[in-house]
Amino acid sequence: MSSTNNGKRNLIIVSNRLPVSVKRVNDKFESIISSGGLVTSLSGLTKSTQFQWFGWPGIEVRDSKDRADVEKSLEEHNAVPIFLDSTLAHEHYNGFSNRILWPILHYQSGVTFDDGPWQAYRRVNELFADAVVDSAESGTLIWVHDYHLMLLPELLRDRLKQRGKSCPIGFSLHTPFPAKDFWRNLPVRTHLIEGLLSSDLIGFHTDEYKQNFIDTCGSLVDARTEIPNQIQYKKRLICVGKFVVGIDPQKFTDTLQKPEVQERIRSLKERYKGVKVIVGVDRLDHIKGLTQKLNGFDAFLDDHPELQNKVVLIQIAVPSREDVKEYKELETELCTLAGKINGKHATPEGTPLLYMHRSVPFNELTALYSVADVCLLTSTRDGMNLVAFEYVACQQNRHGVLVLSEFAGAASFMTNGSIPFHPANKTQMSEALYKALNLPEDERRAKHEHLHHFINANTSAKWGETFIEKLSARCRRPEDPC
Ligand code: GDG
Repeated sequence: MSSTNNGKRNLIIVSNRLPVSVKRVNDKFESIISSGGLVTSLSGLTKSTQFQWFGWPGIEVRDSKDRADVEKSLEEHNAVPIFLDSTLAHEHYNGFSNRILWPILHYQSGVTFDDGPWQAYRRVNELFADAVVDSAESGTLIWVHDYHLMLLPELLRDRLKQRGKSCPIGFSLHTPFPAKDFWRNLPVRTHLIEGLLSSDLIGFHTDEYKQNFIDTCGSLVDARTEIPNQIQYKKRLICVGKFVVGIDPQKFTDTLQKPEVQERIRSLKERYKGVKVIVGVDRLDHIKGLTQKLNGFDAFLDDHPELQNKVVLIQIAVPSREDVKEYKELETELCTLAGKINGKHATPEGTPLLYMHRSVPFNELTALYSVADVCLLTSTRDGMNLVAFEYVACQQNRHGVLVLSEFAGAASFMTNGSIPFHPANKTQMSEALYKALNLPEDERRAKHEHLHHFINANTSAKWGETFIEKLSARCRRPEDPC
């Protein structure tokens, strides 16, 4: 079985959404690159590896001529659309994936299960399997991403077998995997585990998530898990591993050199002369702990009246999953809280909190990272958190300090170079911020060097290449230990 074609790998990546979203503009289709952790992590791989990317284009297209137009517009991105009707897409994405599965994966309690969204989840996984199996040749590596597609490995394996094809199947989870007792809250817990166990290789962001998954398999299905990093199930051997996802640091270094970004940095420095800048960049999601962040900042301002007009928090809260009621409610709550904090602490000189409910262009994001003295990340749970990496990539001159929740996956690797804290503890957050803002230069430099080395040793390209290499080796030498 060969997975390379003229030196190039034959690779299919599958994720729920494509890295580009399609929009209809005056009877034409235009594609816009999306932002988010999955796109960031996989875009680093495009430099070294060619692949086709299968996923939903984010728009309903019924007419066959329109579908052909969309397919054509996506060709330049090597993206292949899987068309879904909008009700089914909504029930799969918002109904099951984001309202039921996502909270469970992030230890949120009080989730109610409905059969309708679950059936939609199954159906979408089937439609994805049909599309991928049609295109895959024997030997093509298939790499499936994230919690929206946990049934896909099993559906792929069955369909490939029916067609007489054989392809290595890998799966990467971008979220935490919870402890086995918490996973039990989900009524369809066994179906999802069985879906994943048709993979050849399953990747997690940290050792903890990997171990939670292994323990779950040991207790929920009849699997043997005594040998490290492998699971024996239904006469098959499945390898499980930790693969450290990262960013492309060079992209940030290059962007920082651009004259327009340098100019923006100069003007932001002028604007905030004599003021310490704290930055936060998060999708507007419960797991990012934004309510806790604003409350912690409020406590910090209460604790340090001497810093009035001398510190500002610039918080970007990127709109996310706005069709889900709980996300809309969170946005309203944050808006109110931001208003209250500014009402309480504002002076005629200005307000201490800049809460921006929108995304900003990449150049602007890079400039903001670069001028910030501190980056504050308050995740209550988070698969990794790539913003932590990006801030470090932009701090080679300033040696700004990362204040990082102990519950972000990134904390497993970055605790030594950051200031850790518990996101539910306002006092601890306030103390961590104060410490970060007052850390002597030699300590800041030492912390930054440590983290800088880490993000350069664990780039997104390395993550992707390591996973693909391991997946292809599994299939060349299935008898090798994991
Ligand atoms: C999931 C997991 C895991 C954000 N705002 C803007 C913007 N962004 C970019 C950031 C960063 C990405 O979005 C966010 O990545 P995260 O890792 O922080 O978070 P999720 O989107 O929740 O990603 C996460 C990740 O998958 C990878 O496995 O780390 O735990 O939840 O790259 O820069 N980009 C631009 N403007 C913005 O306003 N241009």
